[in-house]
Amino acid sequence: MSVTTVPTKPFDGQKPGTSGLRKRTAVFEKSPHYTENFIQATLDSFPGGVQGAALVVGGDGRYFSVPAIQRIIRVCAGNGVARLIVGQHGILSTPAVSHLIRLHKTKGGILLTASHNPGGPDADFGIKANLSSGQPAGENVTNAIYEKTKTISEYRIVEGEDVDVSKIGETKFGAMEIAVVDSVADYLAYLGEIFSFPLIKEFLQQGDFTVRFDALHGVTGPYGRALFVDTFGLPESSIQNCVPSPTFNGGHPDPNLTYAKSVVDAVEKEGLSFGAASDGDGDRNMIIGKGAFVNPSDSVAIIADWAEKAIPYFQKGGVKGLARSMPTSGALDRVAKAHNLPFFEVPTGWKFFGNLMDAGKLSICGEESFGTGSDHIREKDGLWAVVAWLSIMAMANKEKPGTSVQDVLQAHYQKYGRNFFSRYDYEEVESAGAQALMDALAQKFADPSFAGTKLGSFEVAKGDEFSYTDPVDGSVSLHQGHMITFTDGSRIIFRLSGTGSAGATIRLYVEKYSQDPSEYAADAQVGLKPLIDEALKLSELEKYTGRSKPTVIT
Ligand code: G16
Repeated sequence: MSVTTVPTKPFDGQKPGTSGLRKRTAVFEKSPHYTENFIQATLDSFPGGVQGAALVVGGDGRYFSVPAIQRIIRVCAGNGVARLIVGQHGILSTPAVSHLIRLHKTKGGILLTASHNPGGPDADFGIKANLSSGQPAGENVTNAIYEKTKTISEYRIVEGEDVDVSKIGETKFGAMEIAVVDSVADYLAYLGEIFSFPLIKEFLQQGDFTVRFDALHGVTGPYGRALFVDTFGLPESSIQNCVPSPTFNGGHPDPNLTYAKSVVDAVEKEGLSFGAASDGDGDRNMIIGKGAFVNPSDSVAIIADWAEKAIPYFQKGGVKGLARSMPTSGALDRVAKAHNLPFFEVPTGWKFFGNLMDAGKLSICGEESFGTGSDHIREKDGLWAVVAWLSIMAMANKEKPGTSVQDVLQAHYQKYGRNFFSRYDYEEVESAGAQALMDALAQKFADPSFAGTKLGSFEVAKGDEFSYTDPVDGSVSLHQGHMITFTDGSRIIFRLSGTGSAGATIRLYVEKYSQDPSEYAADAQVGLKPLIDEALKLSELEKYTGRSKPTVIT
């Protein structure tokens, strides 16, 4: 099989966002050369090149995944890649790809996912690259990819029959080796090293603490089954929606109170002790208990607080440092302080945590966007978070039988106070209006007299645009969100999402800290209402977007 050079022309807008290139599926599927262009630009941008390298390839199994993999196989062969490790049926969760890259010490990986965005011919598809550490490519690489897509004139392929990725085993495509691997086994074995499966199994087998895991028809279905049914020995009723579907069964595979309502309802109606859900590609998680929603900002704080007590990985290796993304609430900051740990605040995007982990400065981190994880891999990890919570619940129940998720939450607030947090999402608004809103905010903040003014009863300490200098490599990331900090520590933040596939998505984040125990059990929405009202008034959101209500409230 010889290499063919295919002439092509650049496509507009092949700019990777917060986590890869996400577009409508038809753009990848129906525009000739579109997918190949992006893969060629990606391969050209891997530090050190891909000639003779091994790569991991897999994704969340959404519609168009297997045809995309066939195109990737051809372009990889055309670029002299020596070996591909591909998940069976093209299926690998995002955390599993990160793990396989590290396990097999490959040059990196190519992931086929639009994460929590819906899938199908009329929905979304996405491609992203991860590097040899297992982490998503940073801005230096994604910018290089984008630059190449703007000038690309040809890509290289090897022609050949489609490779059967449904059967586990070794095969060849031209000179390139292809290993089709079990999607679940290695990852699950690794989780078994991090946590004590026997301890969790013993706790769950007692039968008092009942659980339900919901994969939302995403990639974690087989992982969830292997964990809850095969490993912990629980009945089928411990899992739901665990058959992956190319369209996520027509749903929106995003584990939040709106889109994962099925598990919220199940926990409440059936009186279950614990519920959890993961997203399309398995890196996000939502944790709930009966009558309790664990806000992701609280979740990472609680995991960090319990880590050395409840999780063998941290009992052995210790906790080196903690980090969160800028809009995530300050609950984690308080745990870092109490445990005397180094602490970092980074922009939104998991890629910003990797350098800190590689430098041995960071062990546990999280984002308000339902992402939680640690330095065991270089992606956020939905099932890791679920098992971390089961470990905490097992330990808490050992100390005091009958402890509920709500009890763990309230105990945390008693110890640290409560950071009330909420996010409003305005999805797919018109881009020009969204940008005008952001520009107007920037202008308001630039006025020196803005500090000291009052928004309702809140006094502005400062208005700012967040930027970040990576403490490891010194790289600078600008324009990471507009933020107002108030004199009482409350915050209002506006950001444009970097993961949408059409129009713009505006995110409004609000946070308020309380040390008044009488407020700890309150509904976050009630406590935050005055601040949210001020944010909407100041930004004139309805005027700029025509929206009177958010699409999703967390
Ligand atoms: C990605 C990133 C996360 C980020 C999230 C939301 O998650 O990996 O770090 O917090 O997007 O980003 P944005 O607010 O820009 O939409 P995922 O799960 O979509 O890969």
